[in-house]
Amino acid sequence: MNAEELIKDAANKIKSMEVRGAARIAKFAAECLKKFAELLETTNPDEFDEKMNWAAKTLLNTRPTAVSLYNAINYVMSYSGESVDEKKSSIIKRADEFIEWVKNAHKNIGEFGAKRIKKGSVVMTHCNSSAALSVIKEAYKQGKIEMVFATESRPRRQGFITVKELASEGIPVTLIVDSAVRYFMNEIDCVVVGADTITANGALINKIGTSQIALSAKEARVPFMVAAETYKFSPKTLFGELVVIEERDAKEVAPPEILSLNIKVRNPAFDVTPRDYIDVIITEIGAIPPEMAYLVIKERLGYALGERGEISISPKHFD
Ligand code: RUB
Repeated sequence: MNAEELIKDAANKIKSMEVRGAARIAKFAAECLKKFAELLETTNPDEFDEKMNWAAKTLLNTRPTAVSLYNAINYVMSYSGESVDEKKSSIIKRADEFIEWVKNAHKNIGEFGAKRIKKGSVVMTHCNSSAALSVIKEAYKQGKIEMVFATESRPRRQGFITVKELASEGIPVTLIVDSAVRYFMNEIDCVVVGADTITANGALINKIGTSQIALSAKEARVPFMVAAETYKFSPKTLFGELVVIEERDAKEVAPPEILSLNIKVRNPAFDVTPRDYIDVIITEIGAIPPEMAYLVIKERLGYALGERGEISISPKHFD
């Protein structure tokens, strides 16, 4: 596969959800940009930059909601160097740093999150989040989890991935349909979900249905915990941009005989949970209240407005 084919193929994998989940998409994009840079044969620095920009845009234009993809691409694309060789080694270094960031974050998130779970807990999760599962798995290892309720997560049924993953590790799990969340909420001690994006004002964007679970948890006074690496925080929202909610094909929701009727079908993939419904966000740098999202974006991701209102970006090292 040549360099261009590699990126086109990667973009298709993200679009078709063969590679899915905010953390996986981000890591995959960083890996692909690294491979793409390595494969480029040009010795002309301008041409090299142009090709890198094309690859970055192609990957970015796949799924609009998870800011982890933007942050991954932006991190790798903040490369330096004059010659092609210098640029390449800067890209490789930055991609490796980002990949390490993804890998290491889950360990801390698991440990910090598990501390918030009491012994004998019944925990509910939604969709399939590697960050949320790192909390659940660590809490289980510490003997704190009695049962995990996993939602089916229509229409793509990522809940099946979750139950397979938990069952393969011997963790007791109960699969429920999304509409059974409120029915079971009184049996739940804690909800743990992942994040596609956390906005500057502390709202959570995650798989469609998350906000209903949060609503139901609040009503039943069940703690609602979000597991989110700091690269899930959105710098763009600090500058006023609204998060784009991906709407996917109607075919994911209904079979042809239903679609052939004269009806409209809407299929939003994500929804917004306001910060008032969130007890804590577990990140790799600690358990923070949603109100601290602005500080994470500023201090951790290094985004700030310059004196003349220009956006300055100076990502830090993440070791
Ligand atoms: C996946 C989803 C997950 C987040 C967090 O949506 O909403 O909860 O991406 O996952 P989709 P992770 O299946 O549409 O990509 O913690 O693994 O990043």
